[in-house]
Amino acid sequence: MQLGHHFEEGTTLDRFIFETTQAHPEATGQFATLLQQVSLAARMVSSRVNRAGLAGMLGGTGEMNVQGEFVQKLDEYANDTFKKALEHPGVIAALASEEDAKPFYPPERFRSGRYVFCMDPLDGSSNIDVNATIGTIFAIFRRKSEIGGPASMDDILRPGKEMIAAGYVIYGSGTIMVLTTGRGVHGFTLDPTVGEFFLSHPDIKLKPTARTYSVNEGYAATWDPRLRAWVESKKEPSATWSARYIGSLVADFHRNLLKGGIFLYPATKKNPEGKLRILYEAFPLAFLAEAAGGAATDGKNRILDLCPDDLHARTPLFIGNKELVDEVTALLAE
Ligand code: P6P
Repeated sequence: MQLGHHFEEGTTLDRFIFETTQAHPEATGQFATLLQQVSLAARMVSSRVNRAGLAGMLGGTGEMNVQGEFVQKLDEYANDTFKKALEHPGVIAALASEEDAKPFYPPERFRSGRYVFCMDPLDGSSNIDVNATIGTIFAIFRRKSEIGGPASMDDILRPGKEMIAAGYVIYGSGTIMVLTTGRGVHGFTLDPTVGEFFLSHPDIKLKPTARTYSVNEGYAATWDPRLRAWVESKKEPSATWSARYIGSLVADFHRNLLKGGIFLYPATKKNPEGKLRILYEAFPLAFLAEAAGGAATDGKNRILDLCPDDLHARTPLFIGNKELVDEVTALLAE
């Protein structure tokens, strides 16, 4: 399949990175290096996830993170691996992680970095020990502060529409990196025998609509009654809808991206602000959804128009095929 950049399936991620970044005359190579380091960290995490049970990597560390969640050994490994891969080559000005209370800012000698990296290093970790699919999610912004100078929270807490790239790595039956730099959404499958990602899903596009919904109905009693009625209407015999929920955001999103569907994580009594984090879950997936022709809202506002007031701020999330997201948003905005 020919892409706008003349990429055939089987193109390596490295070639895709090189050629799409070379298209920008002002490219300093930092962005290419950043994406290559993401690829390296993803391959290391993939290897460890696939051997978790053998490498003593199952179970918890006994620690609790800023989210009040028990840290799984693989959470810690993924966080450390992505941070080590990104802190040294002088390409980032700031790094925010779901696992850390505060951002990482490189030491003075590394302040030439032009990019801000926000990540959930391993999402879905409650599924690790049961061998369910998990994933890394990331958003990339260009820094606002002066290159060479110190970065600050102003570089990180900003509207999602300022993102310049976003992606996720899904560690499932295979390892796939799905990436957008604003021009289309492309999926790369890791060939572990070669240690390289190859283009396998060029130019992923969401159809306008679909007939699959993805939500944890265990909380239905605490949803907005209008949402409860909408979901119930999909169960009518004439409705011919299906329900799919893995309970791992990256897996649910990836299935909907490839096969169509709407993912819903509304406000619940347990999470009145919603459960999913704006900066490193909702933002990157919303960027990907829109780049694939879909949509993402918090039930009222476009996700990419939000601006978090805290690193770990949460939001309700309705994301997937545009007609379905628009329908649910209209329902809740009434
Ligand atoms: P619930 C996993 O813990 C996670 O953060 C997301 O990956 C997933 O979509 C969500 O929580 C599942 O939450 O409340 O349905 O178990």
